[in-house]
Amino acid sequence: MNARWILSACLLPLVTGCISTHKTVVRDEARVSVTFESDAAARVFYETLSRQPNCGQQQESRTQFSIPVVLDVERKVVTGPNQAFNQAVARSDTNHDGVITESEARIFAGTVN
Ligand SMILES: [Ca+2]
Repeated sequence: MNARWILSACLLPLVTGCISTHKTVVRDEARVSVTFESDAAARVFYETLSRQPNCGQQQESRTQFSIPVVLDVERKVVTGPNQAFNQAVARSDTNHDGVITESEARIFAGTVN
């Protein structure tokens, strides 16, 4: 009787299975409207933007809850690429006129490694 009870207790997790949920939510914002003074300004800006480490998605928060063997729930919130673009525009357009000049783009390029 005792051995049967122990065996049942050991096999219970295998019978019940593990409920596992992993969800990623992308939180993004609209791109700000900006124009470039010249093609060179746009090229310098976009080359610099692509070199930034947080150019793509960036993890914002992570929530995890688990009961070993039975339940595993994970929820991640990541920011979309528009946030990096908007931050780059805010840093580049130093006089906030909505136009990025070549000199503003080169100054922005100098601030990114
Ligand atoms: Ca400007």
